[in-house]
Amino acid sequence: MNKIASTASNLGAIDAAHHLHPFSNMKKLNAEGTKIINRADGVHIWDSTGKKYLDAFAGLWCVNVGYGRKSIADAAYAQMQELPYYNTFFGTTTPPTTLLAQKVAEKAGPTLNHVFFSNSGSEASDTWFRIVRVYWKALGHETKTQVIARKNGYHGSTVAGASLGGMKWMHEQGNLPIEGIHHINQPYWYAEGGDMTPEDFGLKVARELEDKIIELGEENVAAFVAEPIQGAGGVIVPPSTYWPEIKRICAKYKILLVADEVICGFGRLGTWFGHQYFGFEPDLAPIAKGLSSGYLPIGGVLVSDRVAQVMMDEVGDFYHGYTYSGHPVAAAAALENIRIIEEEGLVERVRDDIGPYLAEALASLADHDMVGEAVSVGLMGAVQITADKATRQRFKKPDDTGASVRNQCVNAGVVLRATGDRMLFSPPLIISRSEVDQAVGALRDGLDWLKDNRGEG
Ligand code: PXG
Repeated sequence: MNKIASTASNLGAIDAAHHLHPFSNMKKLNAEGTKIINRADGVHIWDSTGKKYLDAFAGLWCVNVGYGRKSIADAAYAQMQELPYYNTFFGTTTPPTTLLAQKVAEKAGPTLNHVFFSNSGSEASDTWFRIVRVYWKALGHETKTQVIARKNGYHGSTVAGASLGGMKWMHEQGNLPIEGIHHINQPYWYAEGGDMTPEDFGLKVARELEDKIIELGEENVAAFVAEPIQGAGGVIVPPSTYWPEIKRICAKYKILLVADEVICGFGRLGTWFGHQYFGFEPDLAPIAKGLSSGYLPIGGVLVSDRVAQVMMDEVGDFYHGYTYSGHPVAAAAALENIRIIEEEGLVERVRDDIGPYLAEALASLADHDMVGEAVSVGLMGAVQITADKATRQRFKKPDDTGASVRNQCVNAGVVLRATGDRMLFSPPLIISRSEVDQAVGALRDGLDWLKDNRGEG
């Protein structure tokens, strides 16, 4: 046990007294007690009672190379001794910052050759939101300020991030969205596709983008943003028709396409970036999470040549940045993280081996009475719970249903995420076949439990 943990035996009580948690009902959490996680290795975490869990969610979609990577700790330690901090504001940079920009551009290419660093995905959302407006203004299109996003998308918790996201319950807290942001429907065929085929539905919701552009006026629209696969919204894998149509519409109306790569980036889909999986080239792409595998906070926005050129030639000073933009220690950790992904061939492993294995394992749940669909791309998967397979009917309280199955899994030692009634997988990219079996097996047991205890649902 490390020094910090060993000095406080009553951490639960201290936590209840002083720590306000993100996205939490504090009254309920304090009554139930916080789970203290104090150790991790590989794909496993341990809580303060000594209980071991398989973390099939990679922390929060982020620990792509798994826990316990000494070389990342060493890289951060060495950098901290050499140069713990310097800024990138007034004509300066640090070696790891610049080398990380080069490395990320190499992976994202061919046109995403520039990076603006932030410390998180939310800050990355605020960054590109400002860039797209600055871009159009510099080109003389002063009115091109409106941004179109999607219902049930997630782009972070800052004011711009939460506004761009399409979570109604977030908007209700704080008069969001801010002015200039519009939401169209998501490509969630299972819940919203009715009698349509997934392909027809994919086209229909993509064409809502065209309708919205026409409604707002092409001359007023700056950009469209979407996650290649919606993550927090429930791993919504779009029908095959969706992205090609979005690509066509953005090109036709010359609006900037922003692919939020915060979850899909850095190998999760068996490609370096999600847009590569779907075969399109965004103009901007926020990144975070897998950039450092969560070892230190760092994010950024990948910027295409088209946009960067205008920033260089026309914008002059861009009055935006964070004290810790391109933090050298975080950048050193990120560089080592990417080196590991390359050296161990983790992207290829996801694409050719463990991703297809997870898909097969999830497919084995498809016959279960409680399962509506089981989908995955690479190591990003979802199992949709249904009250009635034939009619795609949902349980009356989807959030409670998902949470109850999740609790079963956690009690059995497997950490998954539930979004409503979708059970989500996003394990470290190093997960083994037997660990996939264990995780999917725990979900199967949870679904059996649900079947036996479904009550009136
Ligand atoms: N974009 C996407 C696509 C994300 O998933 C962010 C931006 C914001 O990143 P930061 O680093 O500011 O959190 C995210 C974050 C969940 C959950 O419950 C998902 C995220 C964050 C917290 C919880 O699934 N994604």
